[in-house]
Amino acid sequence: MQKYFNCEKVQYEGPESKNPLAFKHYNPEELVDGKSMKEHLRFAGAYWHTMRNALADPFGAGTAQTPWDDGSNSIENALKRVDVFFEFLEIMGMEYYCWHDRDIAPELNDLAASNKALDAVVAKLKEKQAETGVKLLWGTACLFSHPRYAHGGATSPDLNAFTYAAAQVKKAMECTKELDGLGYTFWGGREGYASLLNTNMKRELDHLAAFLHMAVDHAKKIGFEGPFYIEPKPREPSTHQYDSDAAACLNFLREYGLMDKFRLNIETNHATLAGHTMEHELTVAANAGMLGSIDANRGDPLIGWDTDQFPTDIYGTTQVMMVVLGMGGFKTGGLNFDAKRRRESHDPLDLIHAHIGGMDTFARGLKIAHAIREDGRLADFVQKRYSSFDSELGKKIESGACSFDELEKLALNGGEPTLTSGRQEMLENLINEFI
Ligand code: XUL
Ligand code: CO
Repeated sequence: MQKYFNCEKVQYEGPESKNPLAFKHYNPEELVDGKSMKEHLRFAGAYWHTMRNALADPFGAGTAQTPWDDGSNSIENALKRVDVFFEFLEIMGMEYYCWHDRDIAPELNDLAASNKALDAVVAKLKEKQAETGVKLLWGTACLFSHPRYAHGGATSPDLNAFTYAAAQVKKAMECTKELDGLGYTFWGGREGYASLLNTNMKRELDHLAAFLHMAVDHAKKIGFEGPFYIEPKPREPSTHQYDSDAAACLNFLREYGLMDKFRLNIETNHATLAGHTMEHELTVAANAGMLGSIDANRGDPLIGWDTDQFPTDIYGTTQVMMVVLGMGGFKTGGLNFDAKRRRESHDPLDLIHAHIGGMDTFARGLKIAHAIREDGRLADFVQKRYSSFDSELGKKIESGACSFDELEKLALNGGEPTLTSGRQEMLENLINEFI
């Protein structure tokens, strides 16, 4: 038995096992396409949901049982949570984790005191990382909970709030660097607006860009090699968030000359809220060479907010892994479980069940996606669908060497194009052969 959780390290027992505390599909060392499952998937635990989410909802108080936590805002309590979290990572066999500054350490009376608290916790995290080999996938600063950020951080109309946010991000970046973090994330929780009546959108976007350029400069100064991630989300709690979807983020990064140092961290439930599929968001990011990392969760089709449920939809994880394998795998990124239990699943063992489900579902997605790629029929169909563009004329068009005059001549003499089927249903059947 472990010290804080009433269970042993979760083992792979295979698909026939009926043990609810075993992996049925995630076998960390098993090779898929010459690479171990754990290297493909790079699972990370999210400190905020695992250690700090009380499981409240808009209609009721938190239910989470955290017998190790004394409920205080003390540094001692924060240090104890580190032990609990690392025990949790060990049980799950997870080798990465992510945090916000305010999840790991308390916000105290002033910035200097809060920074000191962070230093104490970071020192302990560093020890635990050295002891276990666990790595920090990314760090981030919470610029959305404290009332000072009610109007945003980097997009606040108030210079003092902007300044405070800058100092907070500077410190969070330095802590990330101290822990050899592989990335640093910006999720613009309140970087947006509630009403355009009181908002100068242009000025706010300029400020956000200036803020991010200062982050890039500071990274250079402290030797943090990044990348930075932007995590798109359309709204909630704001009416509109400036990083609303992958395409909006790419446009912003291009407009302000930030493409080099940034990548996108795409979250499933955020894609849903943006009115897109996860597959769409991942494809937009990957096409631009900008898919860095993934926040793995799912929404609920019947609830219109960010429910951050654990990913249990095999079809969905298959689509994710198709894109990840298609881009040659993660480099610095991974699959961060930005997911929380339902309010009814409040005891510590539910954390283990929830992550087993997420990890097994991704393991299946990985194996299925690999099998679909090996089979080749899907890729072959798509390739053939565009084969008319493999002609001399197609090449001329794709290289930008063609003109409307030339195409008009051809169209006038060529007659009506032949309509071929897209075979969507046939392809849906093909995918189901593998699920
Ligand atoms: C909020 C969300 C965040 C980011 C990190 O919806 O996804 O937890 O992942 O700030
Ligand atoms: Co997230």
